[in-house]
Amino acid sequence: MNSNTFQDQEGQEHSYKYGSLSHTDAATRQQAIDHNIECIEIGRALGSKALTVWIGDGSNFPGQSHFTRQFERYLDAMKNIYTALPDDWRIFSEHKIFEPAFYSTVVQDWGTNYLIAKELGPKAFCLVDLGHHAPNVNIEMIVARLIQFGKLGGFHFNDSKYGDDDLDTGSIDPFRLFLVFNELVDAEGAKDFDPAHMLDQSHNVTDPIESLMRSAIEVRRAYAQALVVDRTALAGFQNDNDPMMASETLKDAFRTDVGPILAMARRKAGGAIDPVATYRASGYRQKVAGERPAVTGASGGIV
Ligand SMILES: [Mn+2]
Repeated sequence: MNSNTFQDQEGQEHSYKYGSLSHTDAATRQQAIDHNIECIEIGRALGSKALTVWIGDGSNFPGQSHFTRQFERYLDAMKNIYTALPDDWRIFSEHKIFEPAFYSTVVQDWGTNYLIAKELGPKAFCLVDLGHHAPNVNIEMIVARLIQFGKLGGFHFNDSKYGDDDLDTGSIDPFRLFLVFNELVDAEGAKDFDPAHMLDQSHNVTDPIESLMRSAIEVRRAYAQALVVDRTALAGFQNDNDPMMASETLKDAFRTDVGPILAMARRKAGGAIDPVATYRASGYRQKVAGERPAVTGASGGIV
């Protein structure tokens, strides 16, 4: 379940213009807490086992907000939500460097995110959205750190050129996706390691169903490539301080064409060898377009 306190809803009493869970006004914070608790209730009915919280809270100008007091208010509010969490649920906090706040964001990076998960307790974990970092940040290393300290909750997969572009997984930098999965495969069996794999994308120029197919395929491709890594050889090259052969070991796996194996696996599971071509040939899009009214207007898609 994803809560939404970053957009005002119709009929809502207090506006989130100046924040939600970290708002200076107690009644606005309470409204955001109540919304998250309602999301838990809806999630229970749907069979969900986790709540993801991303807030747009932050500031646009130096001096606008007191960093510490703002974060204290956020933590207090999150503790209220955490208390309402069922025993078999987890709560994921999602960090994001900027947007919609462009000077400071309350949950801005994995360090703050780790502090939140640590403060809240054993059911709290960090969610990594690949688009929520500065360009060139080493995301796979963040993943490794969170795994090492038992706080990796999962992912919002997408891809980006600049920021939170929310493009299809693996469409810009498939090597980075592979390196993230390299850390996940390396950590299989680690304590508290049960990451949730989710897609968080904005499909503006493609058929969203096709983009979801492609993204799911790319996630599986990165996983399969990561399984190909010769980890014994890699560990040896690392211990022998042989950066050339260590990096070539990873590149060898990344260059391996696992496409035919993935297609075979899909076919064995009753799926299509070429999902997008099969989907197009089925005429599904045309059929449902005739049944469902078109949505007018577009949203910013900020998450
Ligand atoms: Mn996200």
